[in-house]
Amino acid sequence: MALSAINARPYLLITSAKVVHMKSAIKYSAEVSAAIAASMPIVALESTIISHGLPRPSNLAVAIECERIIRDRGSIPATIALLDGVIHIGLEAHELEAIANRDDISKASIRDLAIIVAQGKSAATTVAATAHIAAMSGIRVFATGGLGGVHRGANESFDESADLTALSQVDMTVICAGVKSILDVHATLERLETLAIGLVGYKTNRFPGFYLTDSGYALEHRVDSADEIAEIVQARTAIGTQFRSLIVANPVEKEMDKVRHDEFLATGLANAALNGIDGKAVTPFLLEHFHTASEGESLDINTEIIKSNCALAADIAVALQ
Ligand code: PSU
Ligand code: MN
Repeated sequence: MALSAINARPYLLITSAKVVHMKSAIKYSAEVSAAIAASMPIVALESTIISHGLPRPSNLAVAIECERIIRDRGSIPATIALLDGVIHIGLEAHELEAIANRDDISKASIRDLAIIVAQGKSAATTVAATAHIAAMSGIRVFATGGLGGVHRGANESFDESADLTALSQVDMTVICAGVKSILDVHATLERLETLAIGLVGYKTNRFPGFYLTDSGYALEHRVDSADEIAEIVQARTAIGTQFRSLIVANPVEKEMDKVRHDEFLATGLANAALNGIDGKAVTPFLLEHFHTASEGESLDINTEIIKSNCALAADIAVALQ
């Protein structure tokens, strides 16, 4: 894709037959611009995990560490977020800090993007929104912690993350530790199949359960190296199935104690119901509950997950080059 064309093109707002040129809606960081020009491997990173998934001040430290891990392995990190109405692909240090610490950062899915841009507001991007923006920029590898999915009770609440439909519409390889046990894992796996989203386990035959290495469900496909994943990505292009994402499920090395995990999950779900938490507030609420109830253990595991996914994503991006 002609990236410079996207960058240079101001977006047009047509009001009563008048064409008003607004400021460019997309800005690349200096590092990402240079990487695109030099055809270097790039890894996209989401920002919701920074603003709404991890507590301050570890959120900023983890975000910085993730970018460093990716650079150390020969790839360039592109953390994606919206700041004051501009979509940022790659954040400068002060912008990363703003996403971590400012109080006016909302959580944006794909449907929110145009609204936030037009209104000049700021937001962190979910997996759905990040994948959309990254794909639009020609970035094809994306590291995150856990995907959104089908929530428990979705047969009545209809609460299914837009992450699933978004990933059924873009050419993206997403590295994650499965989906969190706060979701209906079985229903999520069924939806991934329906939406024709590819799924492989990295060095495992079991679908990981985020804090746990095994969610209780088997995986049909297993891969054991970044090169193997790159071959799958390329095979998709050759046979025309690349416009739906490939998920690489990478289990955490040291999992949480299963009994403690189930206890935190039960109290978290009960608290959410008690407090009438719903919609997009559910995921941040349950994550926060895990962090508080486990006295930081879930935060440490969460951090390990993201770092490990960043490392694998960087290796895949390099293998694809
Ligand atoms: N999983 C995590 N941490 C997170 C999220 C998921 O381990 O912070 C975020 C991701 O940005 C994901 C979003 O895209 O939650 C899903 O939110 P929802 O269920 O409202 O679609
Ligand atoms: Mn939801």
